[in-house]
Amino acid sequence: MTQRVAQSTGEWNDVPEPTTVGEHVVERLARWGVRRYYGYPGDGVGGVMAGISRARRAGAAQLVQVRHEETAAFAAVADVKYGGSPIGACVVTSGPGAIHALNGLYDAKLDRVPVVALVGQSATPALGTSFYQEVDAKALYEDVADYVIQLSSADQVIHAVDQACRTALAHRTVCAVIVPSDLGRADAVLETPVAHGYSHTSSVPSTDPGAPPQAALREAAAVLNAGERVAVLAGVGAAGATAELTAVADALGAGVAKALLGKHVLDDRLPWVTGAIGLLGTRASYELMQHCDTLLVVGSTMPYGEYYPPPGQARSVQVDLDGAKCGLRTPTEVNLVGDAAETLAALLPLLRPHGDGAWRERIATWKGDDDAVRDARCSAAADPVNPEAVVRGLQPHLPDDALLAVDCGTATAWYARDVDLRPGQLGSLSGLLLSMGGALPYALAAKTAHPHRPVIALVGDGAMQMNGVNELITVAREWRSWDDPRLAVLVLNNRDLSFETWEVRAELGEVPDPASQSLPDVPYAQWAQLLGLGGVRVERPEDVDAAWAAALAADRPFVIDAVVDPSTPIIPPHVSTEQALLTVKSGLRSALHGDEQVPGLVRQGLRQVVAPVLSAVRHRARG
Ligand SMILES: Cc1ncc(C[n+]2csc(CCOP(=O)(O)OP(=O)(O)O)c2C)c(N)n1
Ligand SMILES: [Mg+2]
Repeated sequence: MTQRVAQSTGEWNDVPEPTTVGEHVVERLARWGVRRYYGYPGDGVGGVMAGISRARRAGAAQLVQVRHEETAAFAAVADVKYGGSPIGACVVTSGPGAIHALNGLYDAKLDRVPVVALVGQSATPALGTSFYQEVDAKALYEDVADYVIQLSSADQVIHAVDQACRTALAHRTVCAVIVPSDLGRADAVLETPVAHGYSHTSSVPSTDPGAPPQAALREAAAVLNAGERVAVLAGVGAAGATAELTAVADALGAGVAKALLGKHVLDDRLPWVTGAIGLLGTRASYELMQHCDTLLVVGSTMPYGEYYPPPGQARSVQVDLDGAKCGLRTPTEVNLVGDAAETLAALLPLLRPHGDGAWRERIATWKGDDDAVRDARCSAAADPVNPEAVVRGLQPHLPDDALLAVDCGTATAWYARDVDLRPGQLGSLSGLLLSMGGALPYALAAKTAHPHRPVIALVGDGAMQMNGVNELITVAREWRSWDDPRLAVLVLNNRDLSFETWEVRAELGEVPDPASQSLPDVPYAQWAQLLGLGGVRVERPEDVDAAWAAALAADRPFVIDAVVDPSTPIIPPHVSTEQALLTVKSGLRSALHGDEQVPGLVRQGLRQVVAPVLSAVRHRARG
């Protein structure tokens, strides 16, 4: 019961006075605001797990036992991304547990999220004896973690935990504290002497850098004021700066494109917000970058170089908390290191009001064209159901405070293009690592951090088979403790690794091999029902709307098993007539050489490719 109160209110009791090293680690982490752990036990991490359990029983911590250590790490990352914990925490055992967690930890490293991993280890006397489950965890974690320490004495706990948390927050990255099993259960040392070799450390986080100096702001303003057609690229670093970003974009008469992780930063429905950018983005975002003369990048390192303005076309300014990321993707003239909200607020009074609105009118036209193309794509017939229409079908049902978790696959593309986020909603995913299998762990973290909010997961069948079916077991175990039980999981059941299959066809020009690309059909909704959850299989387009309505009115988590067409291609937004025809040709060639999706490819491929090309032609005609 205490646990429930703690979850709902975010109020925690004090951690009891530690008696062991494991308890001490937990007590020190609590000082940094770490209260929630995702993990899996093992004897290598027993002392730390016992410390978490003791704190949990006292209402001072929460533990979510997941099905796999990769989930523990993914969920720790996602908890922070959804605005839950200040530092994500996972707890995993020695050897295999430590190895399993790595993928999720790389997600944190690449997306710049503070996470601390508590990792078990063989007992100190066994180290170096090829003991069971003994791996050199320090060496293993050296690449993923900025700071990694394997404890060898009880009096290291305070400075080790402090340094891990301080580094994770300051560098927004992964840190690891490895605790040998005997040490985890050893007596705690709560005070260290004032003596040579001992440091007395602080558990107080540092302040953010705030706004850059006036001189730098004036330089940036000079670049932005000289432009006539300003584009903004906003990433997740602009989260929390919505008001300031809006004010700056309005002053500059700018259009804003959003990197995928920053999708919630601005309302997708605004006429000057062009939506997602990049390979999975909108045509309007592409046009915005192709035609701007000035670029302001705020909190983004969007990696697709071809979606920035061509070299020499635009003068650029970048705002980022991390100077090492400024000028990383496009040649910037002024780099402002600072907090996005504070920097934009300080910049605003230096900006001259721009233009007569003509640039924004052009942007609105591109956006209108995109919407028309999207409607055409979503209403295209498919066998049996059009996947894009299923994702778009969520829109009228999307609750105001929804949190979305998106997997890597075609779901990513449909989320980028077809889901309009409003203020108050937040979507996230494995951004730079682009790992499959993230959506269910992310959804679990979203529900754990915000048990009163509805969560929606968009997942491919491959990703569902990778982690999703397992983590539904965790969902089944946890959901009764959530204030709002709704967790809607959409499985795009196309019996194919479709995203990858398209890459094989279109980029490599090869015939996809069913041995590597096709997937078994699994009754996901029935599996959910077996676990005591809700579920429905959708095999007809006319049932999509009712399925979303049921999922979001359900009194428990709900799986929509949508049987969708595997041959719906994802056409990049900058597709030229030539490239579009090439995609169709490679699809046809692949079909002629025995591609099993022949009829679907011809029908879907032509339809999906022709619509955007027609729109581009219409555009050019308009000049
Ligand atoms: C862990 C991992 N393995 C492999 C890949 C490569 N990959 C990217 S998307 C994809 C296909 C995803 O298939 P599915 O989940 O069924 O979604 P679909 O594209 O079919 O909708 C693959 C194999 C990856 N990104 N991550
Ligand atoms: Mg699939």
